Amino acid sequence: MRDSSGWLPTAYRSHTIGQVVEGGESLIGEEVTIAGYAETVRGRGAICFLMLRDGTGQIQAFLKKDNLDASLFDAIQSATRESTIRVTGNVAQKRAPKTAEGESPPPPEFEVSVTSGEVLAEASAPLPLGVTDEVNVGLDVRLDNRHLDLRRSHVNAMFQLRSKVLEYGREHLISEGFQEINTPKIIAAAAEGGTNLFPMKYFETDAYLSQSPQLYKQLAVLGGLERVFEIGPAFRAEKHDTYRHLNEFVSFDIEGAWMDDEDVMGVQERMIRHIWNEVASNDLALIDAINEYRASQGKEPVSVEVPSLPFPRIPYCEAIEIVKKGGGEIEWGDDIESHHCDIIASKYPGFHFIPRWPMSMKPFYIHHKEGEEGSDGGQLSRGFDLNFGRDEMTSGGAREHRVEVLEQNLKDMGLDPADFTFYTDGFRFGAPPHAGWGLGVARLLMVLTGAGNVREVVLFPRDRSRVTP
Ligand code: AMO
Repeated sequence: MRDSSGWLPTAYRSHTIGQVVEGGESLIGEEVTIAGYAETVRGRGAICFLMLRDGTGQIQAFLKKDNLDASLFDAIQSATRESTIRVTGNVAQKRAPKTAEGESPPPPEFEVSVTSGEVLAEASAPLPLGVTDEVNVGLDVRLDNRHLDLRRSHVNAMFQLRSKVLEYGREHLISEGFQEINTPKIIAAAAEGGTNLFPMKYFETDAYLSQSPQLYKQLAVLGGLERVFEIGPAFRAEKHDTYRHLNEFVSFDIEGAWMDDEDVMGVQERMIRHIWNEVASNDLALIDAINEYRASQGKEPVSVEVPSLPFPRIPYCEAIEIVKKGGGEIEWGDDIESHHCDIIASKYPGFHFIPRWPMSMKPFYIHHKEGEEGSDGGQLSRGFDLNFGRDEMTSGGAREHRVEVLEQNLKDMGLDPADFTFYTDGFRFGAPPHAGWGLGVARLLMVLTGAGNVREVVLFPRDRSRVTP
C-alpha cells in the first residue's frame, strides 16, 4: 500500500483510504468521501459491511438501510467483488472487540458510516483470478489478466519497488553529475550485432528497433555532454524462451567521458549500494508484502542486505579457472553460461564483476586491454559484466575512441563501416576516451524481489509468444 499522506483531494474523493486510516482519531466525526474496489460485502437485511480498498489502504464502510436511499443500499449490498464504489460518510471508531482479562486491547480501528454513495463500475463475476483470496493460477493467466494481477498486494509491491529502484538509481547518478538523455528507438544500424534486430518499414526505407542506446549515448558524450544516462526500452529479436530474456526490456545505461572500465564499475557498485540502502531505509513494508506472499507459497523470505564495496572483481581468466576447478566444462574463449555462473556464485554469492573478457567476444566498440594477453595469446578487452548468482545484470566497458581502430573492428566483425559513418564521424574531430554500461532493470529487480522470472517484474512483458495485453 502506498503512502498517500501528501495527496490532494480529487474529483472522486476527499481522502484516500490510507489518509483516513492514518488520520484515525483526528478525523472522527468528519465527513469524508472515499473510493475504491469492493473487496467483500457482508451482511444481509438492514445492515451491510463493505470492505473498500484503494491503492493506499483498506477500510470498512458501514451501511444502514434506514439511513440510505434504498436503491443505493441494494446496489452496494449486491455489488460484485472488485466493483468500484464511492461512498461519503462520517469517520467513526469501530467497536473494539472484547479482550480477555489481562490482554491489552488492540489499537483502535476506524470505519466510515455511509450516508451516500455510488457504484461506479460493476465487476464481472467470476473473476479470472483471485485478488484477495489466494487462488493459484499460472503466470500466463496472470499476465493475460495483468490489470487484476496488479491489484494483488505482493504484485503491487513489486511494481512500487520497481519505481523506487529507478528513482534511487536516477538520484544516485544525478549526484555523480550524470544527466538524463533520450536516444532514438528507430534506428538504421545495429549496435549489438546485426542478427537480432527487428526490422520495420520507415516510409520509403528500412529501419530497425533499437537494441541498445549504445552508439547514441557515445555520440552524446563525444559531443561534450560528459556524463549521461538513459532509462529506456531496448528490443532484441532473440528466439530465447527463458526466465530472464524478453524481446523488449528496459535498459538502464550510462556513459561517461574521461572514464575507463574501472571508473564505471565504481559508478555501478555505488549506485547499487545506494539503491539497496534506500530500499532498506524506506521500503521494507514493500519487502514484507512480498515475503507474506512468499511464506504462503512456502518460499524463503527475501532480505535486503546492503552489499559492501568494492564488489569482487573476478577477471575472465580467473573465472574460467574457477569453473574448471569446480568441475564445469569450459575453455578459454568460451562464453560463461548460467551453469558456469552457478559454480562461480558458490564462491561469490553476491554481486561480482567479471572484467577483462577476450576482445574477440566483445562488440566492436569495446577497447582492448593494453599489455595483457589471454592464455591462448588472444587479446583481452576492457569489457566487463556484473553478475549476481547465475544471472548477468550488466555489460559495460571502456570504449575504443580511435576511429581507425573502430573501423578495423567493424570490418573484423563482418560489419560494413559505411553503415556506421553516422557514428564513426563522431570520432573524427577529437574524441575523449570514455566508458559506460547497460544494466537490465528487470534482472536487478529479480535480485531485489526474489522473483524467479523477469516477467514478474515487467508490467506487460513481450516475449516470443506474447504481444498482448
Ligand atoms: P548487453 O547486450 O549485455 O549490453 O545488455 C545489457 C544488459 O541488458 C540486459 N539484457 C536483457 N534483459 C532482458 N532480456 C533480454 N533479451 C536482454 N538482453 C540484455 C542484461 C544485460 O546485461 N550496449 C551494451 C551495454 C554497454 O556496454 O554499455 C549492451 O547492450 O541485464
